[in-house]
This record gives sequence, C-alpha cells and structure tokens, in this order.
Amino acid sequence: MYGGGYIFDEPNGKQLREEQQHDDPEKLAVFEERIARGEKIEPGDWMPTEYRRQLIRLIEQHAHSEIIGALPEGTWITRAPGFKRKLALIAKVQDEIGHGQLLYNAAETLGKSREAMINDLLSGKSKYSNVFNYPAESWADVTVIGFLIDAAAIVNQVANAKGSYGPYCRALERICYEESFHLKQGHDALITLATGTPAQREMLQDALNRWWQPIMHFFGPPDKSSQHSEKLMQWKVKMASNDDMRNQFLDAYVPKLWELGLTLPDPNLKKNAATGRWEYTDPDWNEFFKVIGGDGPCNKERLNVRKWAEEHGRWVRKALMNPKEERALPVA
Ligand code: BYC
Repeated sequence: MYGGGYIFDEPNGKQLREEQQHDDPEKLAVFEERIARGEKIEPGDWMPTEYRRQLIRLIEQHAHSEIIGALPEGTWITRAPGFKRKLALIAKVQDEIGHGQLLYNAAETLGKSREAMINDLLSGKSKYSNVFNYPAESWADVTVIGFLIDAAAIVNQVANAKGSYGPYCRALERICYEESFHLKQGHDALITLATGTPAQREMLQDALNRWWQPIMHFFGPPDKSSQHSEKLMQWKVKMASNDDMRNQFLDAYVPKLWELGLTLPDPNLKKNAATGRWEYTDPDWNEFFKVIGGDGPCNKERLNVRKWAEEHGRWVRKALMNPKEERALPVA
C-alpha cells in the first residue's frame, strides 16, 4: 500500500454536519448563484464541504472504474482474433488507463492524494463500476463491452461534461473523444459477429444475455432510491438522473441491436410511444448491491491484480520519488 494520506480528510457523519454548519452562508449563496448562472467552479474557488466531498467520491470512483475496467478486456489482448483487432484492443486498453490518470488528476485538485485514492480502492473502501466485476468469457464479451459499456459510459459522460466542476468536465470531454472511437470499434466487431457464422451469432447472443443486467445496473439505482442524485443535480455535477440516462441509452442502442435480429433477455422491454419512455423489468437490485458491496463474481480477482501491480511497482515509485537513494535495481 501507499503511505500517503489525505490532504483533505474525509469527515465522518458528525464531523460533516458540523463542517457544513460552518460553511459561510454568504459564500454558499454566491457559490449557488454561480452554479445557477452555469459558471464553472475551479480548484482554488470556495466550495461547500459537501460539494467537495461528493466530487471526490464520484471522480475517484470513475477513475477506479477506468483502471479496473481495463482488466476484463485486457485479458483478451493475447487472444484477439487477428492482428488488427489485437492492435485496436491494445490501444483501447491503454486509453482506458489514460482516462484513469486524467480522472485521478482531476480528483487530486480537490485535495485527496492519489496515494489515498489507491489505498481506498485496494482496501475496498472506494467503489468502482459494477460492470467490471463480471468475467469476459469470450471474444463476444469484449465486443459487448466495447459497444454497449462504452456507449453507456458516453451517455453518462457527455451529460456530465456540461457540469459545474471545471477539471472534471474537461477530463470528461477529452475522454469522450476517445470513447467515441472505442464505440466505433465495438460496433464494427458487433456487426462482424452478428453477420458472421451461426456459431459467431450464438456467441454474441450469449454474451448479450449475460451482460444485459449488469448494463442496466450501470446507471445506478432507480431515481426513487438514488441517494446522491438530488444534491448532485442541484449542484450540476450530475446533469441527468440515473433513470434519464438509462432511458437515453435504451433509446439510442436497443434499436441498433434489434435491427441486427439480436434479442435482449427482457420480454417487457419496449418503448412506450405515449410517454417516450422505455419500459422494462426492474433488474435485480439485490444482485447490484451485492456486487458493488464487494461480493460479485470477479471482485476479489480484480482487486488482487491491482494489489499485485502496486506491490511489484513499489520500487519504481520509490526510485522516481527518491532518485538519489534508489539507484540500484532490485534483484529479480
Ligand atoms: N457501480 O446515489 P446513487 C468505462 C453506488 S469506465 C458501482 O445513484 P450517484 C470503461 C453509488 O456510488 C467509466 N456503484 O449514486 C472502462 C452510491 O454508493 P456510495 C464508468 C454504483 O453517484 C473500461 C450508491 O450506489 N463510469 O467507461 O449519484 C472499459 C447509490 O447510488 C453504481 C463511471 O464510473 C455502479 N454502476 O450516481 C470500458 C461514471 N451506481 O458511493 C469502459 C461515474 C451507483 O454512496 N459515476 N453506485 O457508497 C457516476 O456518474 C455516478 O456515480 C452514477 C451513480 C451515475 C454511476
């Protein structure tokens, strides 16, 4: 583990309530006026304690999702079908890690050190996206991740890139450019399998069936039970609610799957023409909370890979931080 701590100490509930009471009401009013005018908040600006805390939580989780999210696809680099697919997958996985770097930088501007964030990931204190706790069993799983998970991420990121915190919005804008290319790659791989041999179509359908529920979970619990949405939307950190983002995603991508003759494992999935909203069977939220609580099919495996990387990269970090003391390379 890293030794670094918080610059910004995360308060407990009692501390937080006290700190919030100490948020100067005049400053709070000016801050909320700035948000209402659509101004960006920058790192040196005054901000309420809870705004800072929520942003750290959200951006940190997003950063962890990028680096853990590289793992399921990363396991397919050696087995990608053909040279071009392999090159594209290597580039995609590198991009995802780069997104993690951008997001850790954005979270650091709020006062939590990178070391503290990594420690919280490894100890299980910080969350990361539910979807990366499932195995990528076949090449079709990589295809579904590249198309549908990148698509889901784009829906979320395009909305939130218009939010209030400057460093997060700028990171999201940059990430969206790269994710759009990932989406094209995923779509191309999807078309290849969907129009390929019966075995390829079957493999794709099987992957879709397995990934559908985790993807429905991706946008978070229904609005009525979302803990943070109200405050985050008031402060324009989140620019659309969980259900609205889920609906936007269904609107844009379900027709593309149906056009290819693929099916989704929900007999109730349909667009209500009168309301313009999608209707669907509620995904199993107990399963969602179990997975984000650390008990999904691959949670242990994912964190173990990161723990191994932290442990084996320790000497590099030490050498970079103390170049004079660490001249000797470790004995293999
Ligand atoms: N997974 O109050 P709510 C990528 C938690 S990677 C896990 O609605 P909020 C890619 C939530 O944290 C990009 N936990 O939450 C990489 C909260 O728990 P805590 C992935 C979730 O924050 C590689 C509790 O449930 N994108 O694209 O208002 C390859 C209550 O929820 C999830 C992001 O990470 C979840 N899905 O809204 C390919 C986006 N959903 O913290 C692709 C950044 C909810 O109180 N995150 N929880 O213990 C967000 O935008 C928001 O966190 C969410 C949830 C919309 C997901």
